[in-house]
Amino acid sequence: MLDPAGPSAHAIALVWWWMFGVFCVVLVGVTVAWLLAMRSRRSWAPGDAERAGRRWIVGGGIVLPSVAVAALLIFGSSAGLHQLPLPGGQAASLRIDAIGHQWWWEIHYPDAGTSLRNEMRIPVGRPVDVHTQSRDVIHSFWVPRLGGKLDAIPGRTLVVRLQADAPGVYRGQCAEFCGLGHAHMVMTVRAMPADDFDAWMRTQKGAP
Ligand SMILES: [Cu+2]
Repeated sequence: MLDPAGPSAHAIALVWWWMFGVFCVVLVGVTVAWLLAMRSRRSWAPGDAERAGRRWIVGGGIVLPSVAVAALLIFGSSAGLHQLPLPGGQAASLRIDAIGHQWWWEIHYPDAGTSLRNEMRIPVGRPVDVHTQSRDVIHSFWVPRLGGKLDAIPGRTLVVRLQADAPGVYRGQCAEFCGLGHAHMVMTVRAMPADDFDAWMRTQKGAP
């Protein structure tokens, strides 16, 4: 996840690093405040302690979380826009169905009418809309280096957009506990040069 290989994954990694940075600042701030409090020899007038306590509750319990959550929402939303085709937005040229089964992934190409098992082939440099479904329990489709994580829920179809910047093999993993075989519910994503991918799609059309 921290070694992103496409624009969707880059956006997520960026949010992660920002969160990590802010958390570090918060950790240092809280630790310093705690050390100062431990060393303080100040004597409090009656009523002062209550007032100071209220200030901390308002500042640290209401203002700080509101600012932090708002900032996260702004950053997170822009990253989220990379992960999905927006209503009214352009659909990616390629649709792939990722159907979860206990415990394997059925990767179906509606255009070619063909399916792969635990293997997904995608063209490099083109956005791909992955439509997740499930035939039994809730699974979760996740290729950490290429994009966001999305549940595969029985009776529903959800869409996540992936893109690979360079040819290569990327690991995908079911990310929702789905029974005894969950840990082994692994998938390989093969990002191929676009020409090779198109040639492969042509061989699949009409293949049994
Ligand atoms: Cu699963």
